[in-house]
Amino acid sequence: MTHTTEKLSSKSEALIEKENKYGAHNYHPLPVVLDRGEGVYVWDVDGKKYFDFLSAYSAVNQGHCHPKIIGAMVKQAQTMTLTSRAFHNSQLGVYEEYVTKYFGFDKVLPMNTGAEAVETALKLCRKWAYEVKGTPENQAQIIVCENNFHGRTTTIISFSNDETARKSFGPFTEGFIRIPYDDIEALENALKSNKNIAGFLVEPIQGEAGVYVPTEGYLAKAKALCEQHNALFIADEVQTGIARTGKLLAVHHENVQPDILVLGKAISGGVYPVSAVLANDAIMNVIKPGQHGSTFGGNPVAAAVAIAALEVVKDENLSDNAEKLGILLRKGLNEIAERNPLITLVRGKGLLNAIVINSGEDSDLAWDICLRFRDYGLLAKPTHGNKIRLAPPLVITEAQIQECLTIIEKALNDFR
Ligand code: IF1
Repeated sequence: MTHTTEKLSSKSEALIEKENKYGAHNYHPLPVVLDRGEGVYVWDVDGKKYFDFLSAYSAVNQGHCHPKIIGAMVKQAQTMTLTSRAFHNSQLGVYEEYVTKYFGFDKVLPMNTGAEAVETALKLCRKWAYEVKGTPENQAQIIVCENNFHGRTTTIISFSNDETARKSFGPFTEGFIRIPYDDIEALENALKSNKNIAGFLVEPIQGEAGVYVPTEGYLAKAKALCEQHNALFIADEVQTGIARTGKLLAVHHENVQPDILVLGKAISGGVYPVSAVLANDAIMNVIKPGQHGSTFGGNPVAAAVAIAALEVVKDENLSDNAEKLGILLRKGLNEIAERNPLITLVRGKGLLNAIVINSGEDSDLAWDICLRFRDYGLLAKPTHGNKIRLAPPLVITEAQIQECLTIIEKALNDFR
């Protein structure tokens, strides 16, 4: 058995070389150069076809280049792209009504990226604490979880415990208390310990931590505790939202309605940078003109694209498909794990899943396995060394899942 992988074409190599030479080295991509996408498939510059098992970190839930979403974008791009919020535009109000009714909130604040929406939620939470809860100015604290991932801005990395993401980027923003994830007692103690707690920011499933699913009941209990202590429950569903975990939102698995909901990625089907912060009037009304904004947030293209992307989620029953095919995928992976001890754990919800590989976090094994997946026509990326995220677009079919399980097992068997 050999562990060598396919050599890259000279075309791919030349394009990778350009990125290396002219682009900042802030990523370590898998060596494959993608050129085209359709549904669950992507093609590289040499025309080789792959199953996409990353979905741009759960942004492309509706599948690559969904015709309905692309159609909406092209139509709007030919009509009006940007007005800024200095003027009204004909698409924004229509989108705001659609998205608030879709998720059951009074109001939305539109932004562009996930990190911007998280920043917006933090600002909103603090302002609410000072102006509604009565917290003394500059004393508000927001509880966050260990191993969180909420984005890359200076404030967000301030409360991260990922040294790679933080080192040499200080000084950091104050006002955050970090507690263990999936530990309801720690949350209760933190809420009790300080009367200035404004809110609790949480990922319903921790994505970057390797698809860590909390104990059933954790989110509902956390929401109840927040209510009891007059603190806002802020759900970061940038990665878990929009049908990815088998429900429209991951908090819906526990019938929780957050006080502040943060969405990004798949709210546009990965077609355009669109993010959103949703809340009811009692919270959102603390923000007044001039206090927050964005040149691109709420632009007409974003509005038209997001409506189309959210319609696709309903039209094509993507939540149900994610739920059903997620069960099938984990069943298949667990069967592979029984035959091949390289997989030590399968976890996830809906189509947000990961396998844990039997190696240390600093081993290259998961990376080498992903290279082999690539050779056999499936793209996935390791996280934290020994975990591989498996998250295809939600439009995948049962037959395609079976085909992918065959690829995954074949690749893993090369490493026994
Ligand atoms: C990168 C991870 C995924 C997110 C949650 C906010 C954001 C993200 C829960 C920020 C973004 C991305 C960013 C991407 C890698 C990726 C990621 F591995 F880092 F953790 F998806 F799993 N909240 N997650 O997951 O959204 O500003 O990027 O639009 O390279 O940083 P953004």
